[in-house]
Amino acid sequence: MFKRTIFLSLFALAAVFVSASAQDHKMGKGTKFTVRIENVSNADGQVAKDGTKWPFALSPGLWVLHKREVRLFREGVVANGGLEELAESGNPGVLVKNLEARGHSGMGDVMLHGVFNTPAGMNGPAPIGPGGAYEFSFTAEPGMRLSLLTMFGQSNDWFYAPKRQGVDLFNNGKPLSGDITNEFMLFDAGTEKDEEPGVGANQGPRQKDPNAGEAENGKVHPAKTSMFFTKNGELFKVTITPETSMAKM
Ligand SMILES: [Ca+2]
Ligand SMILES: [Ca+2]
Repeated sequence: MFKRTIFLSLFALAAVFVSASAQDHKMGKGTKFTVRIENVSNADGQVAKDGTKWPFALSPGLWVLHKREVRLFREGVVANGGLEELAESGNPGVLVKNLEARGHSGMGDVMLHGVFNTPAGMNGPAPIGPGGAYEFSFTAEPGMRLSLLTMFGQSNDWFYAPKRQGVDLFNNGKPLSGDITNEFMLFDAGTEKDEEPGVGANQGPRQKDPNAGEAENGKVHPAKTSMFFTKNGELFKVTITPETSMAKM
């Protein structure tokens, strides 16, 4: 068994600063979607080089609906706007604040967005370990895309996000439905030097403070050198269900 209490406390601190409420949004006749992010990784854990077993986990995160590019981050560019806090400590709060500030400064409307931080069946914010899931719902219209960011819990600065700038929620007016796991990719935020996942002293569950670790001074890039880069479906599953198909179930 994993030391679950210690593990669960890791992101809870950061997540407390973020309210779980999504904004109310009057959108006329949109389609209601439910997104489920499920940790399907082996309950026995992943095995480090020294034999240590550690659980794959995903942190609380942020979701955004957008029509244009949302620019929560850009590949090949230095992380800013709260990406570092999300990628290093699983705290989406700074990203949310910055997103909302854009609307207030007249740089465009505040996009429909929210935070997922409370695992299904739990009462408070926590990361999801093996068997855990986050769920959230929203109403969207054709032309809209979904972005979501969540930290690879036992890394220094890795996170999952859509490969491209958002996942199209409609295809020729037809709502997206089913498994969208492979729309996501593992990125390295380029803000902290990597240690071996699951055992590094400066990673989520073990680090002394949310910013502990050696600076990388790099740019956001796909985490291609990670052995987890090609393991999406073995580790987690993302499904999206539009209301029309939910009615048939
Ligand atoms: Ca890194
Ligand atoms: Ca760190």
